[in-house]
Amino acid sequence: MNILLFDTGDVRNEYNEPLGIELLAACLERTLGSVVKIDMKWYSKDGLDFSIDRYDVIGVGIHIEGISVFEALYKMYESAGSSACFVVGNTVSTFGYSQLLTQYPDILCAIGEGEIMFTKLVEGLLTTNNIDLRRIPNMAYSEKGNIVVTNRTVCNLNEYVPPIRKFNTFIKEKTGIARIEASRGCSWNKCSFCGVAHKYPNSKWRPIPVNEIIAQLIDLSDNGLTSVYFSDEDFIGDDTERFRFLVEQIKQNVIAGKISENIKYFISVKPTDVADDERFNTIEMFTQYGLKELFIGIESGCTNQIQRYNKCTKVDTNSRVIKKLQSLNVAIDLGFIFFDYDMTLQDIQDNLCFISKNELQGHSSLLKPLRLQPFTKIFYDIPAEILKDFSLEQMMYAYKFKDKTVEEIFNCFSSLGLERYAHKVQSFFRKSLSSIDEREESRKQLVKIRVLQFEALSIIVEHYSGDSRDNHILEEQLAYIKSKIIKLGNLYG
Ligand code: B12
Ligand code: SF4
Repeated sequence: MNILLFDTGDVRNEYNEPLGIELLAACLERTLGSVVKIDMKWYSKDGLDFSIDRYDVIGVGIHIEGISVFEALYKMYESAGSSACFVVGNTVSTFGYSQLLTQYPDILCAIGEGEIMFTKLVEGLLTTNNIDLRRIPNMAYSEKGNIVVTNRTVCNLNEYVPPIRKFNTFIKEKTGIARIEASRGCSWNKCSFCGVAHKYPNSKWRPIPVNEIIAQLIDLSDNGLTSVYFSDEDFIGDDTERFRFLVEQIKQNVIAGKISENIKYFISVKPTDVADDERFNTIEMFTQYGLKELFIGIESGCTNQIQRYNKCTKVDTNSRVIKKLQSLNVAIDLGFIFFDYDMTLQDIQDNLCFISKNELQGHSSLLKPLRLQPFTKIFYDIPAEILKDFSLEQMMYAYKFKDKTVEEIFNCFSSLGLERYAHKVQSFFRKSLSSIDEREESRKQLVKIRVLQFEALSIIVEHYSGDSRDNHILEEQLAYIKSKIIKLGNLYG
């Protein structure tokens, strides 16, 4: 049986290893051996310049903003008159299966983890002409106009099958990013805006055995990959000792020369991980053995908003955590959801004040609105009448803000379109992980853009908070800031 596994890649021209399909390939090969012949393709490398008619199963991982690539592939499939079983997975399928199935009723959608679903499906196709789809977990499909969703499940990660890393050479050539998992899910699992509980059907945080992770790191190191991003949402989870053990193992393997000391790692942690002294000490130790960047979802500097988000943190914890992290030699990527539906002018002012007080004006992208995603608590709670269009491309709903002034502030700020210029620099920054000089230079430019964005928002908020509003002065000030940002952004293509 000939199987195509295809990943729609990343529209930002970053080369992020397509780990999802590499894992599916590994599972299929482990379970079914040579009965299946797997061909992996990645849009970022292979484009769509290939013939589709020889495959019996076509599996496509669709990322956010990957819909147009999927549609082009589907057209190829239709024009070839192919009778292959067409299956999709990844973020767009997990969160948008009902919209996908409405438009493409003949495809099958994976929800969440694909290993069990895809392997069982292929096994079924190999053994019978009349497969009972209801018996395959983590799947949605259309039957006589109705959408059927099968039982949800998660893998046993103690039996983790490592990915088949087909794209190592290409990623190395392009100074792209290798991805690796150390766990799945989240030990908190309760943030109201987050889809993790849907992706891994409310399961507990599941660690992958440390020896398995180390074996993969040695392999990545042997292949000369130097930018290694852990894809975990919650790298430390609820196991302080395991975290310590994992970092100790990395340290020992670096000292023994088995893992290159040039590897730079990225991880995501919770604010409570940094607040905890024992975990923080291990993070610090990790910085001596390659940890270069850390994502931390503090999300807000305003008490009401943190409560609405149901975060496992408080405003003063966030400030404390930032101070601790600033003492480390590590780049900090802050998760911050500045605007949400219930926001008031006071909340905006609190957030601006928090950012200034903690000197975060130059940090990450702090001024973004909440992405209203299906299958999140916030989505279920929000009044239906404020919802605008759903975008399958962006995997979120557009919405209005409750407060009119907040709406005006947000519209004025977002109409400037400043984020696009920051993205140009950020994407360069991410790609240049191996060159310290380039990385440092682009980081400085990005900081300048972020500070200017903050200035623009502060000016807008001041304008809308006052009684006498001089639109002409506002426009002039914003035009000046925007011209500075454009200049900086255009240095990077
Ligand atoms: C790496 C990553 C990125 C990278 C690369 C994305 C890319 N296009 O390659 C970068 C940094 C660019 C990124 C950007 C964004 N991301 Co992102 N990202 C991730 C992250 C951390 C890891 C993905 C990963 O490698 N997972 C591990 C692998 C093993 O899992 P997987 O890829 O999901 O694959 C499994 C299944 O999906 C399925 N599967 C996958 N492919 C296929 C194919 C078939 C045929 C089948 C059957 C099954 C299947 O089986 C696989 C094995 O179980 C996830 C969080 C997470 N832990 O998943 C967020 C995540 C996917 N990102 C998310 C978001 C919101 C974004 C951004 C919008 C953020 C922003 N505001 O800018 C952007 C969107 C940009 C874009 N166009 O993708 C959300 C999506 C949530 C949602 N409901 O929309 C996630 C889930 C994080 C979160 N908790 O909210 N992201
Ligand atoms: S946002 Fe982060 S901490 Fe919150 S539930 Fe999602 S993964 Fe967990």
